[in-house]
Amino acid sequence: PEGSTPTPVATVSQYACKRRTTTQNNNKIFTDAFEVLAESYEFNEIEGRCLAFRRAASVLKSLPWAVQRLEATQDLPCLGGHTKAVIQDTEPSKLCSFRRQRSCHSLFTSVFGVGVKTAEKWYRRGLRSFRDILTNSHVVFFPAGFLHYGDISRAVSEAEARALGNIIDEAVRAITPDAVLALTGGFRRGKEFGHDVDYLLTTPELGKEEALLLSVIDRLKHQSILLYCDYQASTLDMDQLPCRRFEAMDHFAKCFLILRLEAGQVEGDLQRVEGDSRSWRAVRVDLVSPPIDHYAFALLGWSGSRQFERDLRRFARLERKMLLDNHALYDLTKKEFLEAKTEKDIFAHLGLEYIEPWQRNA
Ligand code: TTP
Ligand code: MN
Ligand code: MN
Ligand code: MN
Repeated sequence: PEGSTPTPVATVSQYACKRRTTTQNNNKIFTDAFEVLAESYEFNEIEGRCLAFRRAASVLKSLPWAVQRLEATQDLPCLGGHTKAVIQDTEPSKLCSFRRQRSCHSLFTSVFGVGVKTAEKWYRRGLRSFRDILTNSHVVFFPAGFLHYGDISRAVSEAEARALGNIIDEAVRAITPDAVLALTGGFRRGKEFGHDVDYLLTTPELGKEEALLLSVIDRLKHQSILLYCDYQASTLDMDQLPCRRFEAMDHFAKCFLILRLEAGQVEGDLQRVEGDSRSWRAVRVDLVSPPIDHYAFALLGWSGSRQFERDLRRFARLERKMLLDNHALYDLTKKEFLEAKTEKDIFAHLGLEYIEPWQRNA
């Protein structure tokens, strides 16, 4: 009779690309702890553990409910003994020492241009603060991030992102009216705050995208709002197969910018610390210019989250024998590239249900 069969509990996939993860995190207490540990393992180059904690955090982020007791995690994937020990809080002292070490590491990596490697090098040299670094004679290269450190270490709000969008859109339209400009990164996923604002920029006509990017940079310079520009020319070569590793940078022309944003351009006010009465702030902006025939792959790759991207690639490789990166999708069985005009095409090639950008906060 009806009602006698228990409602099947939806199983949670081990792949972030088969889960829908909004910005609402019901398990922040645990995911924060897992991320502290993941970062610490990353610094100490214990890759397996690092990934395990990132995956566990990502699974908990996707749950529409809050984990109250350990038993509730029984049927969840990616939660091994180590993660369960943290949930049970049997390792508070370990977490504490990791937190101390991390506060130094993340202080350093919070400087734009400083990655895990540099931060770890400084830490091993016994450097613990910015003053240590700036006064240490062995440090000869000072990343540009020190320039506007106070500003760019402060979160960017949605209103600020929108204001920047208007500025960039205006610059783009003035040069190429039919250009394609798209918001990517965290703000496309519906985050309220970000560490930067990311855009994809291209032209309907193949091969004009790099010149457009250069013209936009030039225009921003003449408007005196370009505070810093790290430009990287395209190194795209489609003879290469897609990269097996995700962490590798892609080959599109791109620039990592610091722009000057005026308070008057922002609806409401700038994100500022108390007592700061300046009329502007510095903001980090990334502009990426893929050729139009790579647009869908670039959009998917730059929309994140990082864990979502990692799992898309892992799923493609392990479950479909396909290689996915920011440029292309390659079928190892058919030995051919699979074309895509939209993100939906890529999900379809992979045999995955489409996941909206705001459901990719894995
Ligand atoms: P980020 O801007 O670093 O991250 P985010 O926008 O998700 O979050 P935040 O608010 O901190 O800015 O990168 C956006 C996405 O682009 C991310 O999923 C990783 C991807 N990416 C690349 O594919 N290649 C790159 O070289 C970089 C820097 C990022
Ligand atoms: Mn971003
Ligand atoms: Mn970015
Ligand atoms: Mn590649």
